[in-house]
Amino acid sequence: VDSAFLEQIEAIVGPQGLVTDPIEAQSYLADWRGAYSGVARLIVRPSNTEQVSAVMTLCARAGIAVVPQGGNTGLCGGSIPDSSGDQVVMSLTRMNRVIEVDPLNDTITVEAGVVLQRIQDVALEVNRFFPLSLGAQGSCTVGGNLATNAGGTAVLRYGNMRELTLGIEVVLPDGRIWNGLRGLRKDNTGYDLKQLFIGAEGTLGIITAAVLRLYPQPKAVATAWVAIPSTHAAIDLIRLVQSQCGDRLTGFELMSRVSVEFVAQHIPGCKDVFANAYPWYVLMELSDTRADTNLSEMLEQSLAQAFETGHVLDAVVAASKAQVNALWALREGISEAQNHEGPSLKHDISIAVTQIPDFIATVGQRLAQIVPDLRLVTYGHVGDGNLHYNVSKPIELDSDRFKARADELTEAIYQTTAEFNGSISAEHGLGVAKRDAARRYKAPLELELMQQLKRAIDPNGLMNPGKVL
Ligand code: FAD
Ligand code: S2G
Ligand code: ZN
Repeated sequence: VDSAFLEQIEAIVGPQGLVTDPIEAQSYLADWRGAYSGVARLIVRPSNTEQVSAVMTLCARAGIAVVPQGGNTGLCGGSIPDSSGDQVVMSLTRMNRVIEVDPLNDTITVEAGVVLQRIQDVALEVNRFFPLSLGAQGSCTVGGNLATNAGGTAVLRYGNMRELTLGIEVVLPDGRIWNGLRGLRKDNTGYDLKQLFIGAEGTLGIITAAVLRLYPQPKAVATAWVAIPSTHAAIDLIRLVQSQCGDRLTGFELMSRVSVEFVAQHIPGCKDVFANAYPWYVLMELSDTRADTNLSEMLEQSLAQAFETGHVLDAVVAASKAQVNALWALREGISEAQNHEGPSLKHDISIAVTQIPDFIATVGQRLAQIVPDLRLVTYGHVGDGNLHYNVSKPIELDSDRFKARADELTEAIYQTTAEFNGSISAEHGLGVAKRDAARRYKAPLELELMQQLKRAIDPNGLMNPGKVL
């Protein structure tokens, strides 16, 4: 790093705004799975928007690219620098102030480095609810949630991060600060600019703060773990529960047998709920803002009806908060558990909800032609038509042989997704992992429009180059 540049950066962020210790630097230079790693010219941790702006202005003048980073829990390598050593990693994690909580206007204004779990907790303190919920909530940040338009397990009731956001503040590639921190529910004064940066994965600007929506706090919750005979039964079941319980249905997660087996084997404290093994499981949850709603009874009635029609083989309704947490731990443990079973291929596809059974059947057959006995860790957010079709290597096949077929397997999954008019990335974004696949599967006109937007906002290509496009 040329010392003049370093001195100028240090003059802006101070010594505590630089990560120079090589051991500490490691956690900024590789993703949590170790699937991506890179080299940074510098790792800088600004403590406020003005510092972000000053650093970005300096980098823009010097023609130095910047990789924004939040909790580094992303799954597509979007927050990791390349191997050139030219790029500056800008971690927003020091910017973790809750700026304002307004329970009457139902908004919370936070800096980009605030961890998701903390927002959920702050909302509960004022008897409100922030619904975004995903396995990485203990370390992912609002900035990353916005940049990836994060989804998670409550989307079927509350939507993605896009729907939960009213305003954002962004530092543009030339260092200018756009303050769009408005808490207005309606504002039709031209293009909805915040939507350009939400989901842009740091390729158009650095999100430094946001105004998020708060919701009434659910006072009653009922959670069930259900064994079902097939994926068709899952679709009939979600339709039954939604018709009977309406938008009280706030979670409906499908899991294959293998997914549950892995968690029971590798995640301490997690064990199979039923004595028998079943092919598919659903974790479903009802919530209501009235404490006196008897949701368990409502859930049991729907399940009893589904039992009668053969859509449910076994079911348990949690009888305590501890049991609710244990059931969610089973679901949220799948990601971690799969890491203990050798190499795996992650996919995050979406199709029409009703097409989930046919998709799973079709792609399963195609993959078996390529590599037999794959272990299919298939799970996901049924209400969003979103499957994590994560494939683990067959027990007998050695890792290198499996890895040698990886591209073929992934291509078969994406090809099938395209045939089902689906998306090759439902919630995790493109990063570097799916950038090239997106070029193959998105319409040329869409790619051209995105390139035009990129050139308009980041003409020198300094924002997170090589990601998304
Ligand atoms: P990072 O990983 O640090 O960055 C992600 C992307 O956002 C990068 O491109 C980065 O450049 C950009 N970025 C980060 N901060 C900013 C900023 N302030 N301004 C501009 N760009 C920025 N995701 C889901 O959607 N749904 C899930 O159910 C889900 N489950 C998960 C479960 C586990 C166990 C794990 C490990 C991850 C899961 N994820 C899920 C993926 C990940 O948690 C989300 O993508 C999350 O939103 C990333 O937030 P982060 O702060 O870690 O961002
Ligand atoms: C989830 C996590 C990522 C993965 O758990 O809902 O988004 O595929 C996924 O391991
Ligand atoms: Zn997910």
